Amino acid sequence: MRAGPCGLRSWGALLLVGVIGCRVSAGPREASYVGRDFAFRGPDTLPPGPTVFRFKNAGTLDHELGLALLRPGVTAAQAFAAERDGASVDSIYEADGLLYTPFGTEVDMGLTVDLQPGRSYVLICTLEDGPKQTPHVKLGMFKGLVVRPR
Ligand SMILES: [Cu+2]
Repeated sequence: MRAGPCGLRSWGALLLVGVIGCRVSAGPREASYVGRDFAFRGPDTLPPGPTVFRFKNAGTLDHELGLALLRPGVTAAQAFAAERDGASVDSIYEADGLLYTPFGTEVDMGLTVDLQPGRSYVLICTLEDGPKQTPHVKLGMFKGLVVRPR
């Protein structure tokens, strides 16, 4: 399995929350996403500021919601192409965080991110269902997210 920035497992996600910019403040907004086999459903755009990401797995397989901040000038399509082709993503992602959930469950904790105005993120699931199986991202489990300017 290729070790991409979102290819970490659940315990590692807790360590990465601070990388994105975990900020505890009064009343962060919430953004809810649903994972299925093999897609994310949820908002395409969000306002900037502290946001708690929630993730529910409505599929029949385990899924993760990896959230990666794209470097300026990188598009979601470019990031997806790199993931699909197994290319290095070091020059694509600036930071990331992760929520993992077994099938049929909802993560009972959120991923708090201070969404940067005018920046783009991607939601991604890099899980594989076994050795030599296709990562979910290559099956389409990838979604762009644009943060509106202030
Ligand atoms: Cu998945």
